[in-house]
Amino acid sequence: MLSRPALLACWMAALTSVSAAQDREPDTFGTQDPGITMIGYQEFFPDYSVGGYTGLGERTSTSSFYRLQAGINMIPNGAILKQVVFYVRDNDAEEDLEAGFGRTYVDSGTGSGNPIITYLGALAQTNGSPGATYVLLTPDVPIVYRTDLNGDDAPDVANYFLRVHTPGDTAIRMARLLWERQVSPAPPVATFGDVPANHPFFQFVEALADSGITAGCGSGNFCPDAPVTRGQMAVFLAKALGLHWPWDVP
Ligand SMILES: [Ca+2]
Ligand SMILES: [Ca+2]
Repeated sequence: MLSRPALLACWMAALTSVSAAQDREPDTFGTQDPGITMIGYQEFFPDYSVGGYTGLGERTSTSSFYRLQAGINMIPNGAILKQVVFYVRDNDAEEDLEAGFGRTYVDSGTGSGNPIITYLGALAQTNGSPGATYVLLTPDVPIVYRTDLNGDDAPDVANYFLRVHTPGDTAIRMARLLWERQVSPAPPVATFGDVPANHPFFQFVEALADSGITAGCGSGNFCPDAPVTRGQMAVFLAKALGLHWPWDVP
């Protein structure tokens, strides 16, 4: 039997070794690290107003439509949703759980909501009655919250969500999203006269301009070959990373 101090020492040593074994935390910026977002069962709600749900540690719709949805608008604008793992339970030999990822939108012209569900990518489902299991989606779809979805050349407001169909003795327990930031594809029209669409850095200069990190060098140009001063570097870095200091500094 270990004494309390000895136990504590073992525990701290274990924590330290776990910490040392990890490479590092994913960055909150840049395109090099995938982002991981967990969606608990508590986030899934019936998509139909008459529907309810049951379950502790998991959720099953009680409506005859059996559908539950969870919003995933916490994914950064412009990131690509690479993978969704739904941790589920299926104890029903007759019925299977089905899971998907989709989008709704609000028309920017009329302001009306569009309730039509558009699934993005293939659906996945359980098979047989495996008990605790998972289903996997690999959508590889960019998450863009302002984009023209009805083809009228005006960007609409898009909302993204997970959806599960939980008939019989099946339930959703958790979902894990894997996403990656990216530098957006270049727009069709150039912002700066001296960085046209065929410029080798066109995509990246456009990304800086659209993010508000640079307004160019004046006269509608960016001056791509001009040297960067230390002052300009400070603006680029501070804006790009959203650098700040505590708000309560007197
Ligand atoms: Ca089944
Ligand atoms: Ca539109």
